[in-house]
Amino acid sequence: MTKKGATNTEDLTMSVNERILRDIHSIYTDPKDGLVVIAKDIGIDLIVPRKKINILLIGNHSAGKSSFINWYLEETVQRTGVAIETQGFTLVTSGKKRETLLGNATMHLYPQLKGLVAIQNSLDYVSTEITTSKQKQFSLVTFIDTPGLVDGDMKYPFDVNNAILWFGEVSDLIFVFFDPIGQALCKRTLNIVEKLNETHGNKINFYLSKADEAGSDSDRQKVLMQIVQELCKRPGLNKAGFEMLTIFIPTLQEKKTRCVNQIEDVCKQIEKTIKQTIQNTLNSLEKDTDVVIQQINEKIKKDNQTRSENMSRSLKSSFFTLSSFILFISVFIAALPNQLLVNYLGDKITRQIDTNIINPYKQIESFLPKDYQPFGLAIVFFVGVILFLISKFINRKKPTLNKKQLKALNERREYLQNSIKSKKKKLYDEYLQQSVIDYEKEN
Ligand SMILES: Nc1nc2c(ncn2[C@@H]2O[C@H](COP(=O)(O)OP(=O)(O)OP(=O)(O)O)[C@@H](O)[C@H]2O)c(=O)[nH]1
Ligand SMILES: [Mg+2]
Repeated sequence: MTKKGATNTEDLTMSVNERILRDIHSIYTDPKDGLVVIAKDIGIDLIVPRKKINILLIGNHSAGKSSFINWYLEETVQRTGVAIETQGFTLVTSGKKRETLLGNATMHLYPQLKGLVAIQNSLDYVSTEITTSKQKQFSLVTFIDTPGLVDGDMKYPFDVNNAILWFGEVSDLIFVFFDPIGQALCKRTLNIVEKLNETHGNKINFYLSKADEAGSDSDRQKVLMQIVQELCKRPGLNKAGFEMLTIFIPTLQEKKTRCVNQIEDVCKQIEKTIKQTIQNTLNSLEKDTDVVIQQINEKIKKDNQTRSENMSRSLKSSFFTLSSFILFISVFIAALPNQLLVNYLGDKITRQIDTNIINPYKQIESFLPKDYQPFGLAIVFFVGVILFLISKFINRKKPTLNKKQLKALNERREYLQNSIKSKKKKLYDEYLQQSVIDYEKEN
C-alpha cells in the first residue's frame, strides 16, 4: 500500500469513528425524537454521550504538556517555554475555524463546566482553543491542558488540586508527565496523582517526557527508577508493573540520544481509548433504549391495571347505587296512600306491590323498637342515603391516560424498538467493519 493510500484509509476510518459518535449524539439530542426528550417525558434523565474523548494532561511545570499538545495537532496552539506558561486550564479542541474562547464562551460550549465553577467560583481561568487541525485522531479528542504544578510558595489564583480532580472525573484518559530535570519529585504532582488514582486508576498513564534530556542510557534508567520509587512510596500507587513510556518531541530534541521514542505508543493509546469509547457509547445506546422501552411498557401496564381497578370500583359502586335507589323507591311507594295506588295501577299490581314491597318493609319496621317505629320510613330513607354516599365514595376513579397519550406512547415504543435499534445496529456494523480495516492495516 502506498503512503498516500494509507493516509486515505486513515482519513476514511477516522471519519467513520467521528460520524458514529456524532450520529449517536444526535440520536440522543434530537429535539423532537431524541432519546433524551422521550426519556424525560417518562421521568428518566439520560446522560448524553460525548462526541469526543477528553484527555487530561498533568505534570510538573515545564514537563512538556503544552508541547505534546502542539506536536499532536501539528500546530502551535499552546504557548510553551521555560517560564510558567500555562496559568489556567485550556481545552484544546478541533472546530471549523481557529478561535480562542474565554470563560463565558467556554462555559457555553461545555455547560458541564458549571460543576467546576461551583467549586472554584470563577470562570477566569478556563479557556478554549479551537483549531482546524484534523491531525491524527484530533477530530475526536479534546485535550485539557493544565497549569504546571510546583511546590512551595507558588500561589494559584484557584484551588488547583480540586480543579484537576474535577477534570479527572470528566476525562477518559489522564496523562501524567514527569520530566527528567529534577522536578520529577514535585510533591504536589504526586499528591494529585495519588488522589486521582483512588478513583480513576485505569485512566492514568505515566510518561517520562523530554526523555531526550535524560542523558545516557544509565542516567535515564536512574531517573526512571527514581520516579517509580517515589510513586511506590505512596501507598495507593504501590502497584506492581508500573509502565512508564519514554517520550520526547522529535522536533525539540536538542542532543542526539539513543533513547527509544515511544511517543507513537501514546497515539495508539488514544486510538484504543477512542475505540473503547465508541463501543461503550453503542452499548449505552442499546441499554438506554431498553430502559426507556421497559419504562414505557411499565407505564402502559400500570395504566391497564388502573383501568381495571376503576372498572371494578365502578361495578361495586353501581351495586350500592342500585340498592340505594331501591330503598328510595320503596320508601316513596310505601309513603303513598293505598287508594292512590289502586286508582293508578289497578288492584292486581297494587296487591303485588303490597306483597313484594310494603309487607317486607312492614316486617322490617316491626323489628325496630316500638319508639322508633313511627320513624321507619325516615330510617330506611337514611340508610338509602348512606348507601348512595358509599357508592359515590367507592366510585372515585384514578386518572388514566387518554387515547392520544396512549397512542403517543405506543408510537414511541415502536420507534425505539424499530428505528433506533436498527440505527444502532447499522452503526455497530460500520464500527466492526472499520475495526477490521484497522486490524488489517496493523498486521
Ligand atoms: N528537549 C526537549 N524539550 C522539550 C520537549 N518538550 C518540551 N520541551 C521544552 O520544554 C519547555 C517547556 O515545555 P512546555 O510544553 O511549555 O511545558 P509545560 O508542561 O506546558 O509547562 P507549563 O505550562 O509551565 O506547566 C519548552 O521550552 C519546550 O520547548 C522535549 O520533548 N524535548
Ligand atoms: Mg503548558
